[in-house]
Amino acid sequence: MKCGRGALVVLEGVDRAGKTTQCKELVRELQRSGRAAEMMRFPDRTTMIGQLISSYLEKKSDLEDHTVHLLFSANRWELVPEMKQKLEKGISLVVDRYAFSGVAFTSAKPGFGLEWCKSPDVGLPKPDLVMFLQLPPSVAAARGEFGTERYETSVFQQAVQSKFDQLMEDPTVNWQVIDAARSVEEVHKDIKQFAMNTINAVEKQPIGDLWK
Ligand code: NYM
Repeated sequence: MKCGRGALVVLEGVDRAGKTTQCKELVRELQRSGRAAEMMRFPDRTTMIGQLISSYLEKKSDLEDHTVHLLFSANRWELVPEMKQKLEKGISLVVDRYAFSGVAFTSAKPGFGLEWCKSPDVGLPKPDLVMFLQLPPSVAAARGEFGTERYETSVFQQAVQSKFDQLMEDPTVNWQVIDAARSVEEVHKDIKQFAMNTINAVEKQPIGDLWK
């Protein structure tokens, strides 16, 4: 019998929640247990679009707010053929940020509604599981200073968190909130469990369309 498809698993959360560490740990663990798994991250700064985004984030260039929002979305769309190919081959993808970051960060800017922000990402491969790494601002602050990239201020991050809260009210997305204030090992244990269950559950299901 042909083996089933891989799962699309996304980690979201505010900065310093530990997303990147946990994505790497999860991929390592899945591979150790004999499952095909790869990590991806958005923005993917290696493509031409990704380089425009990277230069914007590093404050080396300025871009109009709608324009940069559409570039973040285009950066996801340009990787869709590769993502689908991998999922169909049975490779699970563990993704560090996705369209939810896109919507939360832009809609935290004045004058941007949630619906407008969501529209360019409608129809992307729908994640089978989105784990939101929840971290109280006080714990985030104790993890050290913010970096120097755009958006890395506590006022902006709080606005982003409240946009994530709104997105998490959507029952069409399989959200799981993970308490990220614990040790790396404890957080990993939960993430691994949710991911394994999802990988087993979606094997024979078609890939969905996000927000459709
Ligand atoms: N970001 C990320 C957006 O504003 N829109 C998006 O669609 C995505 C995927 O870019 N502050 C923001 C969130 C982060 C920054 O940081 C990327 P990192 O450290 O590469 O995850």
